[in-house]
Amino acid sequence: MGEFMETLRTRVAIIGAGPAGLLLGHLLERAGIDAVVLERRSREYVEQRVRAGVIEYGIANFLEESGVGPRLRSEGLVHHGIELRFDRKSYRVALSDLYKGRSITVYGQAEVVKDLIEARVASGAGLYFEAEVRSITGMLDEKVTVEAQTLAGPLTIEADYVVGADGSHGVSVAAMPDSIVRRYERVYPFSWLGILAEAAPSTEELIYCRHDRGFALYSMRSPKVSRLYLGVAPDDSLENWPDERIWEELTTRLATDDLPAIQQGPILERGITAMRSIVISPMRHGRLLLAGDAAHIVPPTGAKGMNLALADVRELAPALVAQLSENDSRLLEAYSETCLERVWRAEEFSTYMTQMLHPHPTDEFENGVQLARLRQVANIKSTAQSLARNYVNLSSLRVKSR
Ligand code: RFL
Ligand code: PHB
Repeated sequence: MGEFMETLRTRVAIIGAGPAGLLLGHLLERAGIDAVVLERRSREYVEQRVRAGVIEYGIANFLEESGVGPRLRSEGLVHHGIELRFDRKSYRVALSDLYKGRSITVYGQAEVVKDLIEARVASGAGLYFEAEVRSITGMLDEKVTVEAQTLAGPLTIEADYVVGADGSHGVSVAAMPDSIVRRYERVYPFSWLGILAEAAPSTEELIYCRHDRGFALYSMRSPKVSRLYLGVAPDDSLENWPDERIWEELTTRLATDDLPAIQQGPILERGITAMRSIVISPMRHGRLLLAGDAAHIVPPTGAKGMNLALADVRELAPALVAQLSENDSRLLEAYSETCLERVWRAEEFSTYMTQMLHPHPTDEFENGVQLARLRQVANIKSTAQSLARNYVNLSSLRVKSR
């Protein structure tokens, strides 16, 4: 150990201040369990990162029960349906009518993160920004050790448990031995180009669109800001997409025979994201537990990533509390299996949505099947109901036939 190295002891070391790590820290704090959250980026960076937008019914309720609901309830946009567009026509999937009157809330991930950071800062609980975890050791020993590099120098943390909530390609999965961890992966032959635009949403509900030229999605963040996506080639780059081309392509793909064209506005932010599915199994190795994107990635077409991350934490927080305050290990032992059943269901739904909405560039048979699927959603109530149930509340459905 270097002489300037600081050592900190805590019950739970949490790697990553995304939705998963922050919500876990918050729930442990409420249960009186000491934890430290380590985040390699700055507070500004994580609060500005534009990502997910759709919060499921049960997850919104859970955030509210956890005490971080006020702004979500006052500023979040409650939606009772989504629109599907294909063949230049628009079809409404009446989510609430089809599924128990329940709705989704459109509230940006950056806002969820801001609310959770504010709660943690107010409580004075451990939260370090610009602290990058470099190694995790002792997962099978009495204590686990986490080494991080901070602005002030190296930091060592000794904990009873470490939670890897460090997103995809994190250090925590890498610390699990190859002999125990399986990685299931699928790569899709397209990426999403996403923009944030200063334009009042041209639509009241999200629009998922299949066009022969590719996928398009119209979403929003507020009454003044729209969030739109285009399906692009997997190796495409932003240089190929000047503003005019982005708007032209969005306008063409989203056009219908009878509705007005979409509104345009200055582009505030843009990025390209590759689409993948990943499942890491199991989500635990001794004292190391994985949560959120560290354990599973879904393609964004089903709007499940953040919801799944928060659903993991809904299992993990009480499991850690039972273990640490009552020495009851049952929930922690069931953690990985309980989560993975839901994760695979989300992979299935996300793959279904992805395959239905992204036209294949050459396989016309596949394109015929896609259109048949879309027509079933538009015309057959039980198919629309199944989509609505999964879209609105997948992460809170009982998955086990216990
Ligand atoms: P995050 O948010 O990636 O947070 C992980 C954090 O860990 C930090 N980190 C480290 N910190 C310290 N030491 C290290 N060695 C570290 N390595 C990493 C990172 O800096 C980061 O801050 O993971 P988390 O908490 O699991 O949350 C998952 C969600 O972020 C993700 O699933 C969603 O954004 C996915 N997603 C969507 N999910 C939805 O539920 N609904 C949506 O509508 C939706 N749309 C989307 C999306 C993701 C997208 N992109 C850009 C990937 C749309 C897009 C375009
Ligand atoms: C978003 O608003 O960013 C969003 C909405 C729905 C998705 C993916 C992203 O399926």
